[in-house]
Amino acid sequence: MTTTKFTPLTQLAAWKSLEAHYPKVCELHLRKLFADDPKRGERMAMEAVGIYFDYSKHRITDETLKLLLQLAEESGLKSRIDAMFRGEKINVTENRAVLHVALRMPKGKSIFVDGEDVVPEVHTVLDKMAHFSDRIRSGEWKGHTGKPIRNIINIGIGGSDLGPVMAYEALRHYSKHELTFRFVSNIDGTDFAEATRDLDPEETLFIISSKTFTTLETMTNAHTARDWALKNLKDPAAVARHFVAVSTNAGEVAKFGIDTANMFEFWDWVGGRYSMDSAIGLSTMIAIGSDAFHEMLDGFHQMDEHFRTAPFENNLPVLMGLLAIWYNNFFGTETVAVLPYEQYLKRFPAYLQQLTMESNGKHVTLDGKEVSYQTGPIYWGEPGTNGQHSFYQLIHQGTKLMACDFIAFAQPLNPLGRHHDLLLANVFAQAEALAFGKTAEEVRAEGTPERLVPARTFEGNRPSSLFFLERLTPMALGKLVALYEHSVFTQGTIWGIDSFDQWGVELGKALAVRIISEIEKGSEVDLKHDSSTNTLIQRYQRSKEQGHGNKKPSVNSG
Ligand code: G6Q
Repeated sequence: MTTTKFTPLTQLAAWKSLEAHYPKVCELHLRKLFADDPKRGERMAMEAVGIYFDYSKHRITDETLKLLLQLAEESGLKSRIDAMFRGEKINVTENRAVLHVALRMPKGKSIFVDGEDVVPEVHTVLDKMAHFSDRIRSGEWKGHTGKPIRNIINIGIGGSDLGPVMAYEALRHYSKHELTFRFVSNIDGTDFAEATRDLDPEETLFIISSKTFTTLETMTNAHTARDWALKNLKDPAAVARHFVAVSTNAGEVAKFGIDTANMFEFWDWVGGRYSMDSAIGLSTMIAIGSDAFHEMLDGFHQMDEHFRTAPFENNLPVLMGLLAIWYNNFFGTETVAVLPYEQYLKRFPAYLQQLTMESNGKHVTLDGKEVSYQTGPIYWGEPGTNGQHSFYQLIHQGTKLMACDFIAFAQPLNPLGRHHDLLLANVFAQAEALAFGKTAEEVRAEGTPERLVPARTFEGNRPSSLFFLERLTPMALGKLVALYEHSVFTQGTIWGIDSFDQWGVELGKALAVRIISEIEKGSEVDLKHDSSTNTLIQRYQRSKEQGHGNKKPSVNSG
């Protein structure tokens, strides 16, 4: 493992200046900041690769920005960006290059890993995916009994599921509507049962998406899928027509019985949560077609190039990442709410939870030292306007400060009467209400009885970003995802952590393997866990041995 030497974050001059600067800014109200600078809303905004970014409603001054940009410089962000694009092994704990940016490099460009240009192989796989998805979409690829494929089920979990689900939902407008897409991830049998309940195995294709092809959940669901398909199709030869794999592990794919000619490859320099634009996006390509998939890749690439080349003061992901640091480390906020005003982005917050929290939920630095400051915030959210009638109360009037990311599009994909005007009026209104609130005087002036004035006052000064795009297209989605990827990298670099490993998932996995064998051995087994875990396991074993209370499961006759 390479060790990286760097000055601890809290000893950087810019960090110290920000500590001294914070008390001056934290009392400032956005009402005053806007009143003092009538052009603030125009000045503190930028546009890059078709994304308009309004950051004027943040609790910052020009001095704050200057110091944050200095922090980015002193943290060595530029050299880390260059190292990533050069294919250096910046994932130090796994000794791997981090090259999701190579997945969207146009043909003819190069990125080298261990002396080998990886871009040509990326395009070989993309071409193979295009050929396959064209055959599915046209009906040329037939199931074992000669029927065309109508249903596509992606089986995968984590990075091999969240991207495909999110992208399918986000781009559903562009999807081939004659095809049905389902996504099975959970080890809970309900996920598989409900996904397949109404489907005909003769018309169903499973994509087994697993980088390692050893993940417990995915392999369990894959075997269940094979049993489900073969129960009907009878002939083991049917597997070749109804199962394809996306993996780095050809050996395990072949062992499962999938023809490796029907395997779509990716590489260990693609992290799971950074893989939706690799072959893991096969379901996306089948849904929207290879041309639209390439448009999405182009969107990713445009943002990559912007991140790589734009000066930090005009660099969208850098500014976004720096603002996240400002709130997380100086205001002490714990969460970021992601609020897309676009129903097709309903799974975007869930996707971002993995991207952000698996990347930056770390407590040691690249040189193995415990951090003395907060790292990754909690990301969460729901589409607007739904959230307005639910948790926005806490954002407006609760005791917790958080920054919000609003995302909106000028053009509706489904124009229906006044709907889009109402949607956009709401997103603008929410950002305005959060920033400026409503003073007690304003509430009184409305004739509100004095006893209700405190409850009806809005303090305001709640910060938000607004990302405004023209239209949700495959290209726009690529830009948005890459924006968050690079903002995460910016934050991780400043915290000096490895944003590309995920050791935190290992302990629970190992313990589960031990408990599975204990559960399956039954109550005779000598349990050596703590008294809580032992009791829980025994309780489950008793229930199981008693036939779960001998209750017959209720059967859904419908
Ligand atoms: C993502 C993680 C993790 C991974 C899943 C599935 O960055 O590595 O979410 O994607 O554990 O792994 P496989 O693709 O190997 O099944």
